[in-house]
Amino acid sequence: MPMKMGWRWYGEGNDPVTLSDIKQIPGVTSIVWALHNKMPGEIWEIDEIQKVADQIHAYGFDMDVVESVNVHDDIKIGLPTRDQYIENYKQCIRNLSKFGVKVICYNFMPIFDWTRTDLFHPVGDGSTALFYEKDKIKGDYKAMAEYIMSFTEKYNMTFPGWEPERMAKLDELFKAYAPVTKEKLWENLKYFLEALMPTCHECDIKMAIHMDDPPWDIFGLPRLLVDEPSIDRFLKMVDDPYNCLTLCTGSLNANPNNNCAEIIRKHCDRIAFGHVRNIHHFPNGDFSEAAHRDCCGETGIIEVMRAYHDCGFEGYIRPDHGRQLWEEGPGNCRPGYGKYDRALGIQYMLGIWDLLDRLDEEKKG
Ligand code: DNO
Ligand code: MN
Repeated sequence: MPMKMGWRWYGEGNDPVTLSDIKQIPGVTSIVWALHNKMPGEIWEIDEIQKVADQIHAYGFDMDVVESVNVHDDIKIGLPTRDQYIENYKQCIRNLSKFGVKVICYNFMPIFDWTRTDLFHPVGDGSTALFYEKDKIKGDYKAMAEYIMSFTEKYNMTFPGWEPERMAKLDELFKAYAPVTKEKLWENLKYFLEALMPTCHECDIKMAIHMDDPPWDIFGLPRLLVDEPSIDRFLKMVDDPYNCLTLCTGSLNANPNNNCAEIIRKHCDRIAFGHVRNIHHFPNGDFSEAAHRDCCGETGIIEVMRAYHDCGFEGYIRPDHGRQLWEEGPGNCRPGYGKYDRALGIQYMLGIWDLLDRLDEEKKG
């Protein structure tokens, strides 16, 4: 079975890109989806899943990958109430298995999901991209959160992981996480995964943790999945074929010392889902997301694709974020999830892939 190409879709009425748009991009077979109205900890009910399944299947796509079933803070903090939330998570896994879901992408980042300081930063050619300005993340977390949440208010759009209900009680959340050291967070992650593994086996669903983005502590909050040694530790900690990775090159390579292709070669059998994104680094530690073409950034997209190909990767890949192009901007485009640049990125990745297939065939004679 060859690698399968996916596209993250935020759902009808919640995403300016439609399924019929996606259908016209050569090579896409899988819709990466979620119930975006759900709070972390809630059960995803069968009838709610069925509704999205009908929409996705009507276009002939599969719905094998969910991104994300978000993890409740009580599980990350390790409160006694976590057991009930873990039970709910297991019920979500069982319900999703009825629809053939194979992979659940999630993250274990305290309080904040992906973090950027500018969502529409000029790249220099007229397009814009998500941008991280290091110095802005040193100060008060409130200014950063307010900036991200201003999009929610202005454009009536919510971002996964940035639920207004959670962001409204940021001080409380920071207090609750205060005793959670990095080691404690590792323990809580282990507890969570060990509890889920039997259900994952039963349902044939892989849990695929997303890398921390950016891959370093922010605002004093610990972050775990940041480099090769921490990925090694994670996979050994719960050494189970259903305990997998969402290997996000854009997240990992925000630290230029992380060699994504090497990590892919080392752990290919435990990567269930690949996010492919290119990063351009600035000497002062700032970074910008970049077009997928190898020379537009420093992540090494050709080597990343070659690593997956050499390993015979049969999981799912999606173009992670794209830039905002042409008429795309605030108000008509979800930052990072426009229509055009991700479609261009897919064609670039598949171009590399098809050529590697051809070269292999020729070698076989
Ligand atoms: C941002 C994404 C992340 C990712 C979650 C996975 O666009 O890469 O929000 O979906 O961290 O749980
Ligand atoms: Mn990603």
